[in-house]
Amino acid sequence: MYTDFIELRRLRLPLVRSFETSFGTTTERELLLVRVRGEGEEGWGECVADETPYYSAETTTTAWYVLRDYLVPRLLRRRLGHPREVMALLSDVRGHRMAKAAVEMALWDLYARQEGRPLSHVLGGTRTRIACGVSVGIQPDIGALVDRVAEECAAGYQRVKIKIKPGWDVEPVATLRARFPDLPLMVDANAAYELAMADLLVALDEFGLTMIEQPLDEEDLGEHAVLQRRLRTPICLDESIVSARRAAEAFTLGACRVVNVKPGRLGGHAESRAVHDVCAGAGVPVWHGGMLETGIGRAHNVHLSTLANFTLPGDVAASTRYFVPDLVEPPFVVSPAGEMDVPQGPGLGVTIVPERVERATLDCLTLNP
Ligand code: OSB
Ligand code: MG
Repeated sequence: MYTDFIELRRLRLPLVRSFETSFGTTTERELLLVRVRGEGEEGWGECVADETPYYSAETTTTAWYVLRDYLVPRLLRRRLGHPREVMALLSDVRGHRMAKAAVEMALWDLYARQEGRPLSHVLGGTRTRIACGVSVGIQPDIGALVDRVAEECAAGYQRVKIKIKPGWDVEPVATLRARFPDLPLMVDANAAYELAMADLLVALDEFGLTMIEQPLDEEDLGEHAVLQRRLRTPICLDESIVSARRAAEAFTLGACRVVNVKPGRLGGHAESRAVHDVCAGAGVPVWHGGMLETGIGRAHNVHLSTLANFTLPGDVAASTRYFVPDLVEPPFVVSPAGEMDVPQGPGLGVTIVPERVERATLDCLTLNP
């Protein structure tokens, strides 16, 4: 495998619907795409960093800088046997996992296309369909929330996650539970609580949630362990799990019982597989998270979700919830049974539509040594 062309693009795309979390509201998604070329094939990756450092420290600006000045120079015109070797070549650069993931995942797509196999097969996945859940943002009022959840249930999603924050937690959950008694329901706090507010989270125990995602700060594994001992509801960690080592540490401490895997947060597919395997070894189920990706990041997520220990429905929802049109054809659709087909063509198995990418592009940089 040889790459003699790497291109960075910064894009801005309006979301179909704005998305509110405990850390802010997104109405337009600014994101980076990485395109790699080698031996007549092309591969694409998407950086999940936001314009702002609220979900994580990385932003589109830091990722652009680190990719341009540090990551791309380590990969351009370098002969690789397999994309699993990419992370080792980047290991002297500390952190910046979202930036690393964007180019690492592009190289997995390139490799799979060169092999003429679907990315899912190259990653070791076996499923041809995946189970879909949906993530519903904070709404202006409870009535709007009930309407949105009813809509998503009607669309077939197998579980609903709602975003919570202090002041928008027990009441929305209690209302949804009364209205949808059998719905697999979970909440995601995006680190908005402190251990001192544990009583609020313990109050959620009576609603039979499938899990509570990332209640406390990213760095507080020990405090998550204290909280988990007080809760019947499993804690799922998202922001805290930045590597397979961190996942293993979380299990040792008893900080969570479920893990949200996002390759964009973990540095790419190789580290995601390592996290998946550590979790499987510890008997911890995983599910695939989402970061409001375009069809390019979404395609990567769908392929990774085919690994065996992804036993819970992910935040991998239909294209039309995010961008119309999506950057890829065909768009990702969810069946009435709440499932999504895994593309079976080479690599990502979707067509990236150049005019749509071009129209949304703010900056484009082609790197050659
Ligand atoms: O915490 O899982 C999260 C979106 C942006 C940033 C963080 C998160 C999310 C979501 C949405 O929950 C998942 C999606 O629909 O892509
Ligand atoms: Mg989350």
